Amino acid sequence: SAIEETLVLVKPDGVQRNLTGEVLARIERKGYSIVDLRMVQAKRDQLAAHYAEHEGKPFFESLIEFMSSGPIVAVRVAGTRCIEGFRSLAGTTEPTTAAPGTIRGDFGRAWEDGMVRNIVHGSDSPESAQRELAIWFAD
Ligand code: YYY
Ligand code: MG
Repeated sequence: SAIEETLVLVKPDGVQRNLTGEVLARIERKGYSIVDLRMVQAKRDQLAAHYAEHEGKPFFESLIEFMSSGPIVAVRVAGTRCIEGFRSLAGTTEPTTAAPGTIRGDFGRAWEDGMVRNIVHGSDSPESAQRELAIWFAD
C-alpha cells in the first residue's frame, strides 16, 4: 500500500549533541508525519532484538554498548514511501563518506575509538519497519 510507516531512532550521539530537533525538522520538511515519539534508555534485550541481523558480527558488542550509552528518541514516522525516503535523508552508514546534505553526511564523522556513531537509524524495508516498530512501541 502507498502510505508506509517507518521507525527512526535518534541514537545516543544525536540526543547528546542536541540534534533531535534537527532530525525531526528534516523528517517534517520532507513531508512525512511524526505519528508517535518517545525518549527511552534502551535495554540490552531490546537492542539485541533490534539489531538481531548483526548478532555475531565483530561490531555487534560495541554497537550495543554505544546504543546503551544514553537516551534514544524513537519516532514512528508515516508517509508515502517514507521507508526508502528516510534512508535517503539519513545517508549511508559510514559517516565520513555519507553525502553532504544527508543527516549522517552533515553531522557525522569518524571517531578515534573506531566506533561508528551515525546519529540516526531508519528501517530498511517494510518487514523491518513492522518488526522494529513493535520493539520500540510495544504498548
Ligand atoms: O542500516 P544502517 O544503520 O545504515 O547500517 P547497518 O549495516 O544495518 O548497521 C547497523 C549499525 O551498526 C550502523 O548504523 C552502525 C553499526 N556498524 C558498525 O558499527 N560497524 C560496521 N562495520 C557496520 C555497522
Ligand atoms: Mg540497518
